[in-house]
Amino acid sequence: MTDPMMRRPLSSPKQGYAFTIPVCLFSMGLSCLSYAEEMLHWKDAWVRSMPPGAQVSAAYGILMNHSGQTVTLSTVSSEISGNAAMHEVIAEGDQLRMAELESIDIAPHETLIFEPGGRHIMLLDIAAPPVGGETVEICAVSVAGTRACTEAPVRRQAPSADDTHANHH
Ligand SMILES: [Cu+2]
Repeated sequence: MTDPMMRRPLSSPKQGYAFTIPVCLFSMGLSCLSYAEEMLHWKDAWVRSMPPGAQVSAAYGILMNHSGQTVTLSTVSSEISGNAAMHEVIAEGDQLRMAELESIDIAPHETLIFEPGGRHIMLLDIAAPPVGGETVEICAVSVAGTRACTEAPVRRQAPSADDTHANHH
């Protein structure tokens, strides 16, 4: 008998992947796909432009889970950042502070929204401040190793914020 406590943690991505492949080769069916495939797509991603000398920026956008299983995001990255992290904004009294999120679950067929004032992707240790008109690649990676990248345009503020501002004039 195998003592379940003696097995390696099921959360090990490599272990899970090694297990998946033989199952797929054996069954050669759609059940294999639904078991193994995560489908993540970016929508409306953008990166905030920053003035010269800035060492941080942030990325926003909508990440859609098109698969029938929960996807657990564990890593974010960008070509311009030596250290990217998922943050949320927490109100403490009348103060706002940011806290790092180790992972975020996206339920089947649900979306995860990164937006100013809410959850966002913090881009730390940036090599050069992003300038409006450029695009910056940002990537999100799940615990299972699924990687979703997009070329995000650099803007001063959220597209909707631009609209709202325009309406005031
Ligand atoms: Cu932050």
